[in-house]
Amino acid sequence: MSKKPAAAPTLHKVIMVGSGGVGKSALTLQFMYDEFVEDYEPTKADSYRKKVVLDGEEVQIDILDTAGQEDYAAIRDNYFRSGEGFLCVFSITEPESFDATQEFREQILRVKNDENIPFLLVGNKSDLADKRRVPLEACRDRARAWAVPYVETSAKTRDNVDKAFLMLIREMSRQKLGLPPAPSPAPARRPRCAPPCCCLS
Ligand SMILES: Nc1nc2c(ncn2[C@@H]2O[C@H](COP(=O)(O)OP(=O)(O)OP(=O)(O)O)[C@@H](O)[C@H]2O)c(=O)[nH]1
Ligand SMILES: [Mg+2]
Repeated sequence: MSKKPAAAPTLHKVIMVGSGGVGKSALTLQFMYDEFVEDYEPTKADSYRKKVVLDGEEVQIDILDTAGQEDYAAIRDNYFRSGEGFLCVFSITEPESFDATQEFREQILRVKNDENIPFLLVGNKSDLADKRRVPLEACRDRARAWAVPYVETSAKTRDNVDKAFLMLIREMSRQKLGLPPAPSPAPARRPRCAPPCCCLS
């Protein structure tokens, strides 16, 4: 008897959005390769693929790292259309980037036409606490108003980087299974497997 072929892992399409220079690429590269890039090189659009084990199931993540620079604003609609979940990033040191999250959110809701699209608000550069210019309460208030989770990350120290991606992917999985949104997941860290697969749970 021939063996049944293994089912292909579920594919989740994540889009990184946010103003230029907030750390979208730095977060992506930390998550993908465990490295921090000090130099700032504005992105046009880069895509990445990684397998992770989430709650015992292997899933595949496609990450599209988009351009924050305004020169590329016109092509965002097309990128957003293909997204199933969004990491909306700002820098806690730059109020303008926090203000811009409002526009990104509106654009995503307009393009996706779905209020419940998996979405995470991410305050990056948490290592620069002494340069903080966006109060934590304002960040939490915005996330509460949108009914989305809020996470502070540092692409430099890797703080909460896995957690941010994990929370979003878990939300995407739940939505694909037709489950209601998770209350407030705060998963414990487990040891990571060897690349290209990593365990998130
Ligand atoms: N201290 C600190 N610096 C960071 C952090 N994340 C990113 N940076 C720095 O901020 C600069 C911009 O980071 P990028 O990741 O390139 O920003 P981006 O959001 O991808 O920018 P665009 O591609 O133009 O949209 C770089 O010099 C990074 O090294 C962080 O968490 N902490
Ligand atoms: Mg970039």
